[in-house]
Amino acid sequence: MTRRALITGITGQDGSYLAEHLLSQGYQVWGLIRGQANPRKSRVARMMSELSFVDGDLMDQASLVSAVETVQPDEVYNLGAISFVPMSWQQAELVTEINAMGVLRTLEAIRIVSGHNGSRHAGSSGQIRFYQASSSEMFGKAAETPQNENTTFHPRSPYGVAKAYGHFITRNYRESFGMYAVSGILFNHESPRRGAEFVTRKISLGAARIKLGVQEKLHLGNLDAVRDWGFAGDYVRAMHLMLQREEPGDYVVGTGAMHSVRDAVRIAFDHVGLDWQDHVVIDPELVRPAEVEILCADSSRTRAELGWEPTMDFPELMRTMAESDLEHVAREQQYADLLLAGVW
Ligand code: NAP
Ligand code: F7E
Repeated sequence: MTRRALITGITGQDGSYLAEHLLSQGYQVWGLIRGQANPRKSRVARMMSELSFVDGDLMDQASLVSAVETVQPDEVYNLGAISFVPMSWQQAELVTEINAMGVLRTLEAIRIVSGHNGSRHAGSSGQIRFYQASSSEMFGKAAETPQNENTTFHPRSPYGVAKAYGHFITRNYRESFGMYAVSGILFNHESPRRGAEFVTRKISLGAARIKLGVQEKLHLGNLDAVRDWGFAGDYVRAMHLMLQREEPGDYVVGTGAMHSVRDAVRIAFDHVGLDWQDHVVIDPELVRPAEVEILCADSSRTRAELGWEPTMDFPELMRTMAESDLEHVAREQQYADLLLAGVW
């Protein structure tokens, strides 16, 4: 039987990579789409013609029940969230509604459609399996380095606090109702599809724009922050592997290598043949009210139990993103030239 997956956050970075991965594994895949004319839907639809869509919003319980009812999924991946940490200080309530309460609503939708523990129908042994996109931001002011599945949480932003709620409610529904519900505690993962507001993409895009003469300076905040950055395409494989285990459990996913924002800048600017010190401006406005200084994953359990390994290291990732952005910016310039010439 063809397995069916429902993905919230389909229009985001991870949603697109996960959908591609599941389609390649023979799944039928539905993406949850919010809004009456979501402009990002057509972009993801163009990438994958086999993808189906269902309407819904993590703010709206009935829409999630209806989505689960329609899709009758074997697996639900909850990737939908406001994922940009600084926004969580500006709109803490909204972020909490989506990133925390949205998890509860999705778990409840599964229970409402499928019964107490997510079994699809009486007598069926198959359960709907649920994946929650937890985050290394829950470790925040980390109690130890590297961080593993047992490291205490000390979130430093409303985003991290909301993710901690999502994490614990997922575990709670597993322990209370016997649901097959797991959290992947994923460290930062990037790609050419990363939103331009996140630091790696801001840097790769900035380096490409400066190289091609469409931008002069790149404004950044704290260059000393250290992260464990990996490639998003590798991390979605871990999400899928987590739902294939016989016993549900939570896993940390990261590369185990630490780099600073300054390293990211240096690699991207070197790649495009520029000296970053001539172009980067430190902007105090971009420094966060409470910073997460250092994060690094101890993924030994994930590697041992899931057989998961990352395929791309950080320097290669930054160079790949910078190269992709050189092409992206050059294409943008071509369109602009055609528009100016009155061809369009
Ligand atoms: P992303 O690119 O920002 O995508 C977020 C997705 O959430 C978008 O598809 C967005 O859809 C959707 N969304 C926002 N509000 C929603 C709502 N009210 N109802 C339904 N969908 C909604 O994020 P990502 O990088 O792919 O990350 C995926 C998940 O992993 C997120 O939960 C994030 O917090 C978590 N995470 C990410 C990382 C990372 O480094 N990337 C690390 C750890 C955890 P619209 O198009 O409608 O806005
Ligand atoms: O910041 C520093 C900033 O916004 C990384 C999300 O996917 O990963 C991501 O959260 C670091 C921070 O990602 C700028 O202060 C310096 O220390 O790329 P970021 P994030 O906040 O780590 C986690 C795991 C998630 O779960 C989140 O959803 O870079 N930094 N200067 C800057 N950051 C940004 N964005 N812009 C700057 O100009």
